[in-house]
Amino acid sequence: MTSINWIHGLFVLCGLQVILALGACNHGSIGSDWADADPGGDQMPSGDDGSDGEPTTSDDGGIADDDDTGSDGADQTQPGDTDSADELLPPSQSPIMTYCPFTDAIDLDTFAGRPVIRVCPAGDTRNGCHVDSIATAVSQANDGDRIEIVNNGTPYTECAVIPDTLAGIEIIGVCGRPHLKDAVCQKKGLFLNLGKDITITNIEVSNLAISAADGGNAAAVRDQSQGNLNLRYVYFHHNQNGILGGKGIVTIDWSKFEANGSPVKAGYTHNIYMSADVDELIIRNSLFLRARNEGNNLKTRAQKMLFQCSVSASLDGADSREMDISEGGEVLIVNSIVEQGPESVNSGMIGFATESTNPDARHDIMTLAIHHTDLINDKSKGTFLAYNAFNNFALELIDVRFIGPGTTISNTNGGTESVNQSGVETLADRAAAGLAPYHTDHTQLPLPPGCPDFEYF
Ligand SMILES: [Ca+2]
Repeated sequence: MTSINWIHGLFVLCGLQVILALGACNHGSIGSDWADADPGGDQMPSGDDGSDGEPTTSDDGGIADDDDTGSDGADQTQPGDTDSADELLPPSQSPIMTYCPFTDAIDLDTFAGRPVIRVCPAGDTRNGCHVDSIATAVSQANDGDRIEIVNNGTPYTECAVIPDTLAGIEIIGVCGRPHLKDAVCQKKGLFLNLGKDITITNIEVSNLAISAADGGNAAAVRDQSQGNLNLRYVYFHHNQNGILGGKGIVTIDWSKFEANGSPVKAGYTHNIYMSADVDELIIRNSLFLRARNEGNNLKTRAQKMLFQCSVSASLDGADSREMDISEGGEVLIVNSIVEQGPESVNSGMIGFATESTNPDARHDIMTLAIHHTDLINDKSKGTFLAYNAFNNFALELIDVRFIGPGTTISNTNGGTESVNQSGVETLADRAAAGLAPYHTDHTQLPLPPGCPDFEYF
């Protein structure tokens, strides 16, 4: 199948910026049917077991928006009223990041026509404060409601279960970004999501941990939902997992996942770990940084993934792979950076179908396209890209730079493949690529190529 439907589908997702940057229609790009929705098998751990097989720590050379209805009238637009991901601005420019209902709201009980339930810290008696508990707000919510969590600088220490009867709600931080920490519901997550079409915006979650006996895999969002999750401007860090699970379409914009990973489940917990029940994982303008305890910076079993204008960098983290695409699938990495730091325990950087041991769970379509992307190895050795070539695997590299020492490409199982490369460079080190030296601060990383609106945050 040589259709370019897949790339056309991505254009819809990526927007004009990527059309310009890619020029992909000029290439005989690998194609597959974007509309194929076979979810594939589910290798996701069930229950509280976050284990995913064996830890990927061996240093073996490489294998080892319809919920946001927006404005309903010409005179109802409020600051921070953003309808779609296409309109999401960088954090420094986004009105979502500065919106505060007490000064900005037209109507304290609705936002763009949606009912608002507002959570304020205990003792805050201002007009417009409805409840002082996140769980209470969720329990009172109806489909489509907007739950605002008011930041006052003091962390919230409670969790919430979003029930399977609830659809289309948004949970959004206002008056700055509220910090939620320390609380885990049902030994699973701070948010245990059983609902459908849920959006979480401008929330920080940290410091979640449960014991090894309970699974050792507490997540900021444990997603056992009916389908579709949107994360916007979230910062999940220093938890055992950032996100665990997922179903349907998972979309992540302008979000940061940092230093997640569990010491009691070393190698089994990750910055994010997406289930094979995810049909499409869409990541834009987001950061995956220094996973801890041999976790992967990003791990997915989703059928499809778009990783656009985003960065996965281990920096000084003792992570495993910087991108573990465990079951393969249809993947486009574009205008992005993948960096391996000197402390990375597994010297592999990108793994594709590296855990695809069960043919019945294997995705039918296996395509990996990497375009306009820098792959930087700051470790003394490594493998940039390792894959098992199942199901007539097709690899396409366009304007990719392999920067640093190590093996660039490894077809680990020797299976049938097609490889299309153009504009690929192999460079000895950062200096040879014209990049600044290694630094542990992620803001010192180079900008992702071809993303004029990108900013580090
Ligand atoms: Ca690595």
